[in-house]
Amino acid sequence: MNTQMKALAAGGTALASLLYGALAFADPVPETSIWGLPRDASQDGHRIDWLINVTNIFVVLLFVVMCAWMAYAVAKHNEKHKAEYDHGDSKHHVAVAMGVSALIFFVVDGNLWFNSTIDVNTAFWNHAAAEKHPEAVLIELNAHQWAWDARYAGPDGKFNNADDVVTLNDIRVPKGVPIVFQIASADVIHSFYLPNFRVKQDAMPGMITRLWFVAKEAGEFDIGCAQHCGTHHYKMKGRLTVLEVDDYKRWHAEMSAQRARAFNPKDENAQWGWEWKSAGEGHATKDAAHGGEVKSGS
Ligand SMILES: [Cu+2]
Repeated sequence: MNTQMKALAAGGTALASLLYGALAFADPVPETSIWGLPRDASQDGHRIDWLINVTNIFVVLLFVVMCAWMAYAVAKHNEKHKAEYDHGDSKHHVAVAMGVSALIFFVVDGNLWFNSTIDVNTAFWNHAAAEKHPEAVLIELNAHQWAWDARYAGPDGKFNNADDVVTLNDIRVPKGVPIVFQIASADVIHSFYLPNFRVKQDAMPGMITRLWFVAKEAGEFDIGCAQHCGTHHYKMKGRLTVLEVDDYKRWHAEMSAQRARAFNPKDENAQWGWEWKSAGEGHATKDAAHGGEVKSGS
């Protein structure tokens, strides 16, 4: 091996180890694969993955069929084949085109529609069932340019008072129980995105939106903002930590005690929380920027 080749090999090895290092240590929870979606750490994430995988299979299948059809047409219609011209508007052609389109539409889109409706009704939008769970953890989330404020009720179970736990870009939740969010925005539209839990929900000024999931493993995961919300949009990166139930309870008790000591009733900006709006009580609205009252709208 000459000197140049050795230098090239050394450079290649260095680059490979750099890439490997970046991939392996960029996130506290290493992904199982560098391909595909972030690892699914939630109870219902498999529903989303199934829809995506099934769609990919259909698309690949159609691609292969189209390629085979084109290859056949190219081979068949060679110089020995006399060209025929038509506008493709005969009854037969129209019927075939409509039939194939309808088949693809009903099989691919129909499947997505049918299964995603079941997923939404039984899991993702079934906020009432999530909230009813006796161990459910309720969190109010205030999105603003450019951070996430999270609020947990203290031991009294009520929001927006002295014993609340309030955190910045740092959400901690227990494993294995529903984590239910009510989300507000103080300024523009943001979007609360938890890629490892396959959930995403816009934070809308003037209203409260909801999102819930169950974490099935402990670890640290990314929180992202999925709406371009201004010049520092990229800064809305937070950390969601899933703890064992006992660790979570200890953390919550410590934080609540600390917060009660530091509570300043005169600091109005810190009182941005609202009275929890149970699922089924109608559409919740709130002037999040000024900590206004929650009203029931239409
Ligand atoms: Cu944002």
